[in-house]
Amino acid sequence: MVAIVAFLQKSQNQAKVPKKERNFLFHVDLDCFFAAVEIREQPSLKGLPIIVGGDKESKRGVVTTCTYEARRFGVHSGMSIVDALKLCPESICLPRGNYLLYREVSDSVMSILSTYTDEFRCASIDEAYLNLTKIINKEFNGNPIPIAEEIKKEIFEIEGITCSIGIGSNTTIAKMATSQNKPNGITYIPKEHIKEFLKPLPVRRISGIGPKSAERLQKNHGVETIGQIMKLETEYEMIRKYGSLGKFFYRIISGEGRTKLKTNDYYGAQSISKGRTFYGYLEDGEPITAEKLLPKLIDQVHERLTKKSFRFKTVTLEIKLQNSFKNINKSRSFLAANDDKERINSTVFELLEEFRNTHKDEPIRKVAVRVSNFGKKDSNQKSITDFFSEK
Ligand code: TTP
Ligand code: MG
Repeated sequence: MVAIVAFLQKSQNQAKVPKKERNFLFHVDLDCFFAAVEIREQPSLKGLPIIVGGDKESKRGVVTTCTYEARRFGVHSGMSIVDALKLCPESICLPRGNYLLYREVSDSVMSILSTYTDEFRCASIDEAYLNLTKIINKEFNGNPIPIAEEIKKEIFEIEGITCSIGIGSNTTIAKMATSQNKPNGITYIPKEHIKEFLKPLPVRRISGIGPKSAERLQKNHGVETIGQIMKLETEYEMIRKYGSLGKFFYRIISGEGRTKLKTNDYYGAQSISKGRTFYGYLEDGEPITAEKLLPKLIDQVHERLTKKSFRFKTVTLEIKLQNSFKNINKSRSFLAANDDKERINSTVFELLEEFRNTHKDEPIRKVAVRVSNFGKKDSNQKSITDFFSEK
């Protein structure tokens, strides 16, 4: 069940702000990302306090992230394992992060997100901004919730992990909104509710105010919440009291901020991939095989490729072996960038045959299809379809 924060109720009254002024900036952040991937790989860990990044025996290491079950005890990122285990001794520590897998899941999520809009920016391994202003005003009658739900559903269906989404009239408010309702939440702050939203929040929730600045504000001015800063009304008063920070605060409180994102020709992840772990599933009573699964994965990769008008030069077949968990990647590159599904299909099956020749009956745990090395279509080069459709 996805929680949607209360501001939505109030947002029904949208008449006060003329429609053309409404911007919809989304901030999407994956929930306890590294831990969520580990749980997806090992579902028996679900519901437990999991820490990624340390060793319980030697008590060495630092918490890179932990599940919300561990956070309830006060465990957080950056904390030493010694301190974390004092707070939550029953935590399960996963000693080393599987960075290649995290990167693969991140690439796939970015690839999903980038299909929603050209105005997309990948901000870190597990967060991105999207400007969905046009589509929400045009096709969703100014209601951003259905598209936020669709994004969450798609990420969950494809990668099996949850995210939280913040929506605001600029990127700063969108990011602050995301943390309001984590994990698995959607928070929409309409422009006319910015002040009401900010008022009770601690100043450190403002992106750019680190623990040191927050401590200084507390010590020098007794300021803990944004509401205390809002008591001053003009920019002049805020600058006089808080110096250069005053200008920054005034902008945020007045709802000023980034409302547009640079259009991405090629999104940050630079690849589109779709994979599936077998987990011993059956289909029509028969065990799933790579041969049966690959055409579906190729369809999905090609669908995303055409949606974005991308053209690839490299096709990769990724195979994880059941017994050793070893990853085998086989790629083939082409001189010209193209978007031909049959090219992906024939290449993937050639690569699978190569794999079968060298690995005989070795059981497979996972297969994935990836297209990458994107390039623009050569304007002089016609696709076969263009050629035949020419009169
Ligand atoms: P975050 O998005 O900050 O944290 P999170 O996704 O684990 O939890 P949530 O968003 O639900 O609050 O960081 C994303 C990943 O980056 C995180 O899973 C692990 C990694 N990371 C580190 O390796 N070291 C760190 O200090 C932090 C903060 C994150
Ligand atoms: Mg996160």
